[in-house]
Amino acid sequence: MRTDTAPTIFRQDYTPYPYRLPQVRLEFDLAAESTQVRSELRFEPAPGTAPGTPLVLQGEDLELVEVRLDGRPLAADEYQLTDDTLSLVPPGHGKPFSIGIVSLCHPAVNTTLMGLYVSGDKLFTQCEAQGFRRITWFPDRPDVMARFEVLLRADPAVYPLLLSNGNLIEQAGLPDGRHQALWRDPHPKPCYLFALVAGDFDCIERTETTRSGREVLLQVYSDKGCREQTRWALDCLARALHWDERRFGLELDLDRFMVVAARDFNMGAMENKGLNIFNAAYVLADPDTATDAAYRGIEAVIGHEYFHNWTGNRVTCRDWFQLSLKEGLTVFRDQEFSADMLAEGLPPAEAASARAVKRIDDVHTLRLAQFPEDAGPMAHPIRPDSYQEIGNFYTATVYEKGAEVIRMQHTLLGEDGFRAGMDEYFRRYDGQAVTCDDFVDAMESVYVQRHPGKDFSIFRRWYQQAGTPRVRVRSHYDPENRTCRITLEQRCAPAGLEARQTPPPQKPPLHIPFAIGLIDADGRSLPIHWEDETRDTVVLELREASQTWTLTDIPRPPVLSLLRDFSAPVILETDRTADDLALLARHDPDPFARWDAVQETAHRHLQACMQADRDGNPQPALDDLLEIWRTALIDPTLSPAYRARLLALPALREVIDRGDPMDPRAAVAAWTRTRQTLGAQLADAWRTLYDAMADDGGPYSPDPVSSGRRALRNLALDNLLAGQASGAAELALAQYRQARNMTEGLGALTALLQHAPQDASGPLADFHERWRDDPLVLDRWFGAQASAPGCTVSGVRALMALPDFSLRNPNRARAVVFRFCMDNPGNLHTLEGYDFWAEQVLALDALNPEIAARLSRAFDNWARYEPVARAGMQAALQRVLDAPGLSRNVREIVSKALG
Ligand code: 0A1
Ligand code: ZN
Repeated sequence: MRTDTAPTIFRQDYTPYPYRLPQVRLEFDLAAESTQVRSELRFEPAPGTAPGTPLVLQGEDLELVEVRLDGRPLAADEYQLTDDTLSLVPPGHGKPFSIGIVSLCHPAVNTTLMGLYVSGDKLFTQCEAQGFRRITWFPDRPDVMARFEVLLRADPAVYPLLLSNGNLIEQAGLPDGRHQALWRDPHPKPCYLFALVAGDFDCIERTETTRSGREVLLQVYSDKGCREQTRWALDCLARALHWDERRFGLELDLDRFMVVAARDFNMGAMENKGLNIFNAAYVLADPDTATDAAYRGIEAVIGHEYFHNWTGNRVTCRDWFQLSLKEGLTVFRDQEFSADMLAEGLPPAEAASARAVKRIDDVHTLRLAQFPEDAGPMAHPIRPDSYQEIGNFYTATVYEKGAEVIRMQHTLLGEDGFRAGMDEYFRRYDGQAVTCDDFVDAMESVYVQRHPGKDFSIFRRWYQQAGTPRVRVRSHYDPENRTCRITLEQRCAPAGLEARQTPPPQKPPLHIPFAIGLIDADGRSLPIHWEDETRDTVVLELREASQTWTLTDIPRPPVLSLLRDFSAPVILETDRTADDLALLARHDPDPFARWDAVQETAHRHLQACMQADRDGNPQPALDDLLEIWRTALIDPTLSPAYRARLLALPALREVIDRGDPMDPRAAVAAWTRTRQTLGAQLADAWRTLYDAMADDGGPYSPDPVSSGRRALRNLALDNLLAGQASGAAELALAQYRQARNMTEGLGALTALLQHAPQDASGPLADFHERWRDDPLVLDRWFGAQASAPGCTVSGVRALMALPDFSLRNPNRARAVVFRFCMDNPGNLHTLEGYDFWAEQVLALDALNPEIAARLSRAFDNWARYEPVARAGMQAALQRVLDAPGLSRNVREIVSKALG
């Protein structure tokens, strides 16, 4: 809906819905141009509802045909219709009553991909958060839970398959030549979990036996001809099912669980009850078309949606401010699932390293996406206090920081305590729509029982405060008393709109579990005496602005290993020297902290390069990082996957984000030079590694060992090309030609585009020729080019002019426009780049406001940039804000950015 003024909705204004809706029946006459929906809603007044309380239903972009009350058609003056509501005063007798509505919606022209829409020749729905109101008038809020019965009618020639939630009750042909299917979902659900799918699909299926001995049917539906590409997804689904039983005691509560792949989809996937709809990118995979990372992505998203069946569907959110209740928790669960899958079957030390790889990747995502959000105009607590458009709050904060907040509770309660807390959560709230506070209540009940005298109330502040806390660490070693004193000090700067308040609000301290260890100058662990035990790692529970701990019996001066396993989403401030970091980078037994020491060393170097440029000084020496990398490169005790993380420079966007002010061009220069030097100086070692990581010729498998080897080999190739090693381009061309899977092929193509674009044209043409009919693979082709340093604004415009390009398909828009705007800072940060961004936000907004709003976030942090970039971005933001007919989605983002 287009509007110039968007009201702000506040969490504190929540009021329960005055009516209950135990039963819903929907009848669909499905057709792409016009679909008729006939609904029968059985309401009853909630206890305490006064007679005469209006019943308000939401509806958007609908054509109303008829409204009935208890079967009687209502005259136009018996109900009120606005742009987005239908309201009436029900009979005041306190008894159940039924509302019948007939309405039309128009899937073929629905480019928003919310509600009922067309993708290819199929029909799909997307109802979270507020898409159901685009299907029919309804109390579109998550705390109204109903049992749904759904009858679908359609032309069998176009829509041979008709799916909805729950169980298929009957299927039949109709006298008019159409056919129909009746679905009944035994579980009450909010309408955001409703789904229907109609079309012609391939399907693979298998039955699994649940731990209580029930047989359940798992099915994956995809475009005709894609069946073989869905085997991995089905396999992941079965593994997710058994993992949730083992780790959380949670069993599938349905006889049938369906996953359907859609080519046009706004997000990753959607957990509709029993009928998950997925972006095809998170379903389809085979070795020729999907990279190792794509295989892992599918595992994570299949797990995520499956786990929602309990955390989200059985227990859902009272209102959308509680989104992190289901998302943070479910991200935590999918992270743990992926980590367990990586570590499965490995001996303990290797398992720890495998899990650390997953942890590193997750923290990397958090720092890349969430930390900047928490430092910008859209900063919000994981449980926001207000929004204009809920679609804008499916954020890294709600998801990824939300998962960190759950993880901290896991750390504070321990694995057993956390499991007991989860059990208690389901015991109390199964079948209900609840709040984040309810979740913490369940955890707290276990915590206080297991830690008598300890208090959990401060922990709730994580749900109330935005901004990334900074923890300053100071330590002092006393050789005489053999003690080490450690002081932690926390502060959290005003975040988002808080920063504009005068005076800025005071933020009380948070409860931060801060894991540390000690190592001596030879890299040996120094055991810590703690609560009558001796340990290598202890968790300091910081609850005050500043706290000091004294560790006793420390025989030698220690170097501190900090924030092990990233025990809290904070930024560290330390006075660790380059030597301390180098020691940790070589010897820290905590694989996360070891990786982080290398990252910190790299960051310091990159910032020093930029400073030297600014001051007109010669470039600083790279010795520290070079030495760390030289050792790690050839360290056979490190798994290839872990080594690939250790030997990766921080992402360019992170480097830019650390600048004060942010200076993208300076960062690109420093980053590019550093990569060149590291590639060139270590060329021999990279070459040896490249050969050592060669494929063993066996069949492809996405397992962690072989995918780790491929990652490391691609990294070696990238470094050889970055360092302009002789023969590097030939090596890449040969790898491209001989590639036995997409990871190798795309690795070679990307490295060429990044460092030797003059040699990339052959592979580029070949790739296009080979994959022109596979949209997901073609997205890779587009994305690799749009993010290459040689792709200027005219380059990206040329990509958009190709017949394969369409702004309407979110995956394609992401592959080209988003990749350019997010991953090509050297070319985006030009005057033409800023114009391009504004133009694309507006073009997308006319089609799909959810997607447009995501692109509009690219300039959130404009005010932290150096003056020229800052002025350019500000003008572009203003241009967008001034455009007529802006959606509520983009308006919220851009107006908050401009303040
Ligand atoms: N609940 C889904 C996320 C989702 C949200 C909105 C969507 O459409 C606009 C689609 C999916 C998840 O967390 O996977
Ligand atoms: Zn989710």
